[in-house]
Amino acid sequence: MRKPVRFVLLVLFSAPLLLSDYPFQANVKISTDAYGNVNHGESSFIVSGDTVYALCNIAERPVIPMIPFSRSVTEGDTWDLDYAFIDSTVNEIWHTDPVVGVDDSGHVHMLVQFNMYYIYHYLSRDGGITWAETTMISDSSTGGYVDKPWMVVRGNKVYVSWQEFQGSADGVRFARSDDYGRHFWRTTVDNMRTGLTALNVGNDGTIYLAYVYDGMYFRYSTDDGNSWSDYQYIDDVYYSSGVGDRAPINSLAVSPTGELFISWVDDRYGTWDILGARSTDGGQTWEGPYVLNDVTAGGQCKGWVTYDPYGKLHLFYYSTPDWPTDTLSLWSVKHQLSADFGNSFGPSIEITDTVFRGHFYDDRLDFMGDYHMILADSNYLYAVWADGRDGDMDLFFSKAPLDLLNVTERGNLSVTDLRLDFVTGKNPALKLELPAGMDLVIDAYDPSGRFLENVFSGWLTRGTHIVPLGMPGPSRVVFLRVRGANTGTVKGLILR
Ligand SMILES: [Ca+2]
Ligand SMILES: [Ca+2]
Repeated sequence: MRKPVRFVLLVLFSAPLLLSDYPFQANVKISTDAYGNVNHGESSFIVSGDTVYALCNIAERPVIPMIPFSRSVTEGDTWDLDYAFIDSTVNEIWHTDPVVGVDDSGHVHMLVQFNMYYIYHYLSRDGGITWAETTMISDSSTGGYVDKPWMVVRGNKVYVSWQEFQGSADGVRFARSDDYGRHFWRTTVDNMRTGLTALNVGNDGTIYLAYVYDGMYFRYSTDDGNSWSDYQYIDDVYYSSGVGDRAPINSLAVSPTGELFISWVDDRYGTWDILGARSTDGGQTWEGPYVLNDVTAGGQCKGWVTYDPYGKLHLFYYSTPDWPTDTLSLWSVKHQLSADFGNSFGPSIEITDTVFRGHFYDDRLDFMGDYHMILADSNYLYAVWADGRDGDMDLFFSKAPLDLLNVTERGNLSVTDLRLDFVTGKNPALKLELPAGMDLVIDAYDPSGRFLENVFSGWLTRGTHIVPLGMPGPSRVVFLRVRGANTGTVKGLILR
């Protein structure tokens, strides 16, 4: 059993010293444990406007059937829904490996695996309160075992991948629905290999799959999964499980312009590290792998990568200074940012505002989840993870404004360092001379201070840039606010 007194003292002494790093907000506890003091495990979440849906499995899944399902309608600041989803009609206790998505109608999609036999899809039209239209995605006629499904929902389409073994359809499996999950069409992407899959879909509809067999493999499809490219062998994968991590899921991020990045947990250098490989040509060629975590001492695991809408790559992982890890290891959750498509990463900052232990009361349930994730919308980077700071494992949430994250991790170059001129006439433009690469947000205001529009937002390299000011409407005076770091500058401009 744990030593509760010692744990409490640790929190009291360390809390004032250990805070989440700016600009991550104070951690919000998602789990209420209203349905029993269970140990929350691997999680998935999705953001839809101001609403966040988060779900997970539990360490007690061999004996307690449930998928804790939670909702926030305040961008994660407060959580108004937390209940145990159970489908007793499937007749399996083991509810696991859940994934959540949202379609173009705002309806919620949930994937749940039951034992290693079935993968089901559920649809909710009332914000996750009730679930209908249950569809079995996996094919029980193959007689195979299924594991580690992943789901991506885009528009009316639902894409699912999983590994299947020991049946008549052994391999990496893929299913697609074109009608919001009512019907699924299945195929086998690789019938020679199987393994944990990472699935993602680009803005142009290209589907990407990375899976671990005897190493990391990659394929893509440009026709909605009907046919797949030959495999690319990216690299060997070295991994042994230990306290706090097992069966880690690789993750695959695709940028708005099609750059790819794959991360996985690897112990080739003696301890767990997060390794990454990248492709800037749509997966034809790959660079890497290389270690992404800036501190390699101790164990780093449960890595996850995602691109934000502005093309910045974000990395999430668990980290402990201990090696080998044990039940007393103190963990935190970290973030690193890459502004150059994963060629280099900035220093790590803490998402968690305290260190925590996993809660391990039974070797069989030695479990903090095989995956947790991050994702971005146009404003924030969001993170959900499981930690044991309150004794049992619970889901926690934090977020950080993207513009502050980008600035913080690029080193505070001041916007006053840049030179700024206007090009007037038929095609008005802003001429910028940058002494170094920097993130810029350029907004236009009318003379009364009313916001008109965002003119530019993104990363600009060192040198001279012409930013067109293609603002519609009659001749007028506008003010441009240029923000690069902690300071801003405002210039007036008459557009003719
Ligand atoms: Ca390490
Ligand atoms: Ca809990």
